[in-house]
Amino acid sequence: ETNGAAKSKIPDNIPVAAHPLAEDPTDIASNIKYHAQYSPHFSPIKFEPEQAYFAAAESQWNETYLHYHKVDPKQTYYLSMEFLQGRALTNAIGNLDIQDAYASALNKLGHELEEITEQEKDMALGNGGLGRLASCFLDSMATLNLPAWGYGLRYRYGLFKQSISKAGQEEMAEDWLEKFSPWEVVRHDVVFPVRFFGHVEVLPTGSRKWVGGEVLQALAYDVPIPGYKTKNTNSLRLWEAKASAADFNLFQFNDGQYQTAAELHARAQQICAVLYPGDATEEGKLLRLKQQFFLCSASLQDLIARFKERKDGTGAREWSEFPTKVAVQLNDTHPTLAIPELMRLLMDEEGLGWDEAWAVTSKTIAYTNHTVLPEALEKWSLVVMTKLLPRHVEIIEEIDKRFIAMIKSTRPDLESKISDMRILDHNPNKPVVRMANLCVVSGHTVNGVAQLHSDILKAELFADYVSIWPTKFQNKTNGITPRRWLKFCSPELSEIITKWLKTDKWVTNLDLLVGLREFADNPELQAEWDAAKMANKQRLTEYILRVTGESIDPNSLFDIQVKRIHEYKRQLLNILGAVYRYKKLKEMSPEERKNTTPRTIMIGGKAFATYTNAKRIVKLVDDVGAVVNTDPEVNEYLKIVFVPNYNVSVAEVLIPGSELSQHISTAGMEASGTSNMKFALNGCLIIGTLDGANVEIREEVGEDNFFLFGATADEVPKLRKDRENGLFKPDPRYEEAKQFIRSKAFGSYDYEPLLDSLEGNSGFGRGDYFLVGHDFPAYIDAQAKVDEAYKDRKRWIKMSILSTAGSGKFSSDRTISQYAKEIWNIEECRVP
Ligand code: T68
Repeated sequence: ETNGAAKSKIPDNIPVAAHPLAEDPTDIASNIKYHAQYSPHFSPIKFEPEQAYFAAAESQWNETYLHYHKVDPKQTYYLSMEFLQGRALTNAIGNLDIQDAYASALNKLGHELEEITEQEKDMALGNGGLGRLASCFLDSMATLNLPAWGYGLRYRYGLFKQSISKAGQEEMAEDWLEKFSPWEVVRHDVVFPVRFFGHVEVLPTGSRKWVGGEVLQALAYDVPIPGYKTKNTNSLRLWEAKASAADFNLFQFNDGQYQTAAELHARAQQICAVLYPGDATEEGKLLRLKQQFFLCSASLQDLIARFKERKDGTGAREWSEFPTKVAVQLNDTHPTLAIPELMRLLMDEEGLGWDEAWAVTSKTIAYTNHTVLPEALEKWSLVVMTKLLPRHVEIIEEIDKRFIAMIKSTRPDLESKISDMRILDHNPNKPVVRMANLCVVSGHTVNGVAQLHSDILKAELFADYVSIWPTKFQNKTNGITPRRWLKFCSPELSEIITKWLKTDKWVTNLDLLVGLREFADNPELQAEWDAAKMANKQRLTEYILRVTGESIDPNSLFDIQVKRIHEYKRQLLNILGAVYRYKKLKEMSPEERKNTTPRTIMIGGKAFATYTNAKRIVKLVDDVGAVVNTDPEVNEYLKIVFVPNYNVSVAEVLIPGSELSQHISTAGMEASGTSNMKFALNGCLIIGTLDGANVEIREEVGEDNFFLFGATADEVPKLRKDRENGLFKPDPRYEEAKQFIRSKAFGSYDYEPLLDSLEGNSGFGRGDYFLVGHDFPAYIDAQAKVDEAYKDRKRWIKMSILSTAGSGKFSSDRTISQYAKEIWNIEECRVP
C-alpha cells in the first residue's frame, strides 16, 4: 500500500530537496520526496516519511553529542533491561512542534498523518510499567536538557503480540524490525567484547584476570530521544550481540559442518532474540543471566571509554573523578551485574586496588526497587553464575565477606540478622546470590517508586539496613510524560486546557494545571470538556469496533482496566463485580433497568505465557463478554470487552476515552502504578484501593474525586491471618457471583482452578491470598457510588476537570528533576 500506489499519488509539482529541520509544509514535503527517492534502505519508489524526519533531525542529535563532549558535564546512564518506547513519529514531530506543517506536507503528497502514523509498529522492548517508566524518563531527561543516556538491549522480538481466540490468549512473535526501523542508527565503530564462561588466572603480579570461555561482540544501535521544544536530543543506546569473523570456522564450514562452523554466531543471535526468555528451564535461566551481563558489560565499557576520552584523550584522568562524571541508575535489580563488572573493569583492566575501586563503584551506582513481591526479587543460582561469570562471583563473595566483617565489627547488635542481610544465601541445597541485597550494600542510594512503597521498603524489606545507612533510602514517586500522555494523545483536551489557562506552559510545567480548579464550575468549560471527552470516546468506540467487532455505546460509562494480568492486580475482582452486575440486571424488570447507569467495561492486558492463572483470567473475561454482549435483555446496559494486544499505542486511544479506570490491587502490593496517573491526567476518575501512587493521586485530586474502597496495607497481614484461622465470613453477594460462574452461565471451560484460588484457608495463591473476598462488598458499594455520580452529568464533568487539575505532581519532569538533584547530582546542559 505504501509502495507503488503511494508513489503514483505523489504530485510532481513538489520539488525534491533535502532541507535540514524544515518547518514549512512544502519544504517538509520536498524532504519526504527526497528521502523516498534516495533512502538507502529501500527501492526508490518506497514512500518513507519517517526516514525523512529522522534524517532531518539527525543534525540536532549530533550537535547534542558534540555539545556534551565539549562541556563534559556529569552524565546519567539509565540501565534498563526494558524500554517501552511505543511509536516515535507523533512524538518526534510533536516535540518539534511541527504537527500541523507535517500533516499538511503529507496532504500535499496525498496522505493523511493519521494513516501514516498507524503504519509504524510499536517498539515494545518491555513488559509493562517498569519499561514504560524508563521511556517516560528518557523523554523528561531530554526535555529538561539533562545529559543522560538510556542503555538497553536491541531485542529482535519484543513483547509478544496477543490475540484472543476460543482457547483464550495466544502469543505470536512481534516482528518490530520486519522491514527496518527508521528510528535507529547502527554505530559500526562502537563495538565492545563481552566474555562468558572461562576461568580466572592469577598473574605473576598477583592480580587476577578472567580468560578463556567465549567472547561475543556488543554492537551499538542508537535511537534518538528528542526533548520537547529544545534542541537537546539524547540517545537510547541498544546493544546487539554478534560473533566476530574469526569465530566463523571456515575449515569446518568447507568440510560440510555448517552448524558447528557457525556455532558462536548462532549463540550470539540467541542473546537478543527475545525480551524475556522463558526461565522455567536451566537453559532459559542461563540465557536471561547472559542478557543481563551483556547489557551491563557493554554499557560500562562504553561509558568508561567516554570518561577516558573526554579529558584529553590520553586516559590520564584520576579515577576518583569518575563519580563526578558518571551516575549509573539500575532500573530494578536486572542490571545488578553492573556492580561486580565495574569492580572487575577497574581492578583487572585498569589496575585499581580494591578500596579505590570500591569507592568509585559505590559512589557511582544507585538502585531503584519496583516491587516487594517476594517471587519477583531476583535470586541467581550461585552454581549457574559461577559457571558463566567466575570472576564476578569472586568479587561478589568479597563484597559479601567485607559486609559481614563490617557488621561484626561495628554493629554486633545486628549479628543475628546477618544471614538475612548478606548477599549470598548459602542454603546447602541451592546457594543463591540475592541481587537486591547486593544493590543495597553496594549502591549509594536506594529508592522506591511511590511514598507508600518507599515506606514499606524502609519498614519491611530493607528495614535491617536502614539503621546502618539511614540516609541511603529515598522516595521518588513515579511520573509520566505529559507530552505523550496528554498533549499528543488528546489534542482536543490539550487545546481546551491551553485556552483556559491562557498558556501552553503546562506542557513542561504540569503544576500549572491547578489553574483549572477555579473554572471547574464554569458551564462553558464544562461543555467544552464534555465535548472533547465525547470526541475521544467516539474515537475509542470506532477502535473497539475495528479490533473486536463489538459495537459499544459512547453514551455509556466507559470503565477501563488495562495493565499486565496478574493476580495481585485483581482483574478477577473486576470481572466478579461485572458478573454480579450482570446477574442483578437480569433479575430486574425492564423498568428498573432503565434507572441503571449503562456501562461498558473494557479490560486489556497481556498474561505472561507461562502464568496459567493469568491466562484463565483472560479467558474468563472474554467468555463473560461473549454471553453478556449477546444477551438482548441487558445489552443496552452492559457490555464487557476484552481489548486485545494492549500496548503503548492502544493505551493512547483508550486512556483519552476513559471516564472511570480501575486500580484495585491488594493494598501494599502495587509499588506505584503509572497508568493511574495517565488516566487521572486525562480527566478519568479512579476507583481504587489505597495502594502505590493511588494514595498520592487521591491526595492531589481530592478525596471527593476518587472512589476509594478496600483494606489498607497495614490491615492486610491480619486479614490474611484471620482467613487462615477460618474467621473470614464471605458476603452473600460474593458467593452469588462465584456461584453464577460455577453454574456454567459463561460456558463449560474449567474455571475451577481460578475460583479455587479464592477458597480455602491458606497458602500462596490459594486461600485468597489477594483478599478478593474481603474487598468484594466494599468494591460493589463503591461501584454503586460511581453509578450514582455518573447520573449527574455536571457533577461528573466537574470531577473530571478536578482530576486533571490535580495531576500536576505526576509529571515525569518532576520525578526526573528530583532524581537529578537528590540522587545523580547532575545539572542541565542545554545545547545553544
Ligand atoms: C512495575 N514493575 C510495578 N516489573 O509493578 C509498578 N518485573 O507498580 C510500577 O509502577 C512500575 O514498575 C514502575 O515503577 C514492573 O513493571 C516488570 O515488568 C518486571 C519485569 C521483569 C522482571 C520483573
